[in-house]
Amino acid sequence: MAVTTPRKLDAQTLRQDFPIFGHPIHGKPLSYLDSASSSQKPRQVLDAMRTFYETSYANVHRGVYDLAERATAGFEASREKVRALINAPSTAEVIFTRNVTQGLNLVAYAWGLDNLGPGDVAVVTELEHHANFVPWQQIAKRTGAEFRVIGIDDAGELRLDGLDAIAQAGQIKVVAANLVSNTLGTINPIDRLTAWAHEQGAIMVVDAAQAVPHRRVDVQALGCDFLGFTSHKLCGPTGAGALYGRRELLERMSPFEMGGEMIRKVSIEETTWNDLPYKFEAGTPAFVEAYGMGVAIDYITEVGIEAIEEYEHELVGLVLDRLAELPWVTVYGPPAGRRAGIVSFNVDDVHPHDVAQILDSEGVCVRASHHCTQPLMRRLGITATARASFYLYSIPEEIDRLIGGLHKVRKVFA
Ligand code: C6P
Repeated sequence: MAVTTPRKLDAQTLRQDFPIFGHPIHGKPLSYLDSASSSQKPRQVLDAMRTFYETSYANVHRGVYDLAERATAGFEASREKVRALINAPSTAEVIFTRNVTQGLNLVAYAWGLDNLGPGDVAVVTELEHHANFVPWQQIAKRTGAEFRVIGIDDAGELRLDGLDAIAQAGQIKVVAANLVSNTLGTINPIDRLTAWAHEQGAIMVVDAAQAVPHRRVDVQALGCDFLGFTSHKLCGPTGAGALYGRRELLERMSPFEMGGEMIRKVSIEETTWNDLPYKFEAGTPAFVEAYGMGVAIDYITEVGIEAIEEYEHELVGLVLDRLAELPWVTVYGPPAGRRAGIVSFNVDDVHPHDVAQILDSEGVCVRASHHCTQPLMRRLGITATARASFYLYSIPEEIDRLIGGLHKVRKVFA
């Protein structure tokens, strides 16, 4: 039997692929701890997109000339890379979107408006990013459906013991949840939520924005009905993302946006729709960005998704240990074993914006905000946190610099 050694990630070497780290901030080396917001881009992605523009650029799915066919081939090859990354059964079930927000809105509008009504219930979680919270709240209001929220415990984990009570609210039709919380890093039990949703006769919508770049995500193993993610968090360009949808559902749904490419036949009397996935891709897509996302997928696949997950797990353990030594720092969320590479914290008596500003003066970038999770902030009894988040190019020295910067914060505000 062949013995395979799990690949180890070498962040110091990978870091050299990212030109941004050659540019100091305030005269100090860049310590980028904000990858949950958006990741940095490797030269491989930047170069490939430039080459595409210089050698293969023409609109996709429109021209019959060689250049247009080359552009279309690059775009469609990227769709296959997305399919393989998330193990979708077919490329017909992979819709290119502008970002995960657009993908989640597509489901809320195109599925929700036709399938929700009085007596039905749309369920989200208290950990949701606004992108997977507000669309369902608003579509529920428009259709007369109930809107319910699965709460969390004090460690930032979903309270599955509250599901039975939620089921009393009516006919549950949709459950929408993120796989990894962008604020607390909590890894949510999507398999259990999906099983519960299906028992109720509901569909399961997964926001995998913080999961797909960092851990193995398999839509068939999860059994979910829709799953979205965004390119700019996985080393790819902005302006691209993808939505997986189960074919039977996509076929029954009305289009979300209308215009070029999504039609089969248009007459004054009526319009018929194109095949999947094009029925949901109106207008000229951001095809160079979609192509760049494919190159980014190649990049993270080459590094090794499991290696990324394992490495971030080590980093998060390290930062939690170091923060635990600072009695004036409050850390939010579950222990290292239950979270991804995201750590939200506050420094006693200092606003997180001030924390982030002082860290910035040290060349350390963290986000300070409600992180587009205001219901979660309310549950935690705060308005904002500082947040450090990691990726495949993060190195332990950056954690040292974060801790050093926090000591400076403490000194300045003493
Ligand atoms: N979170 C953060 O700093 P878009 O903007 O569509 O690419 O991603 C929206 C989004 C949806 N769901 C989750 C779980 C997310 O984390 C994000 C983006 C960033 O946490 C910016 S608010």
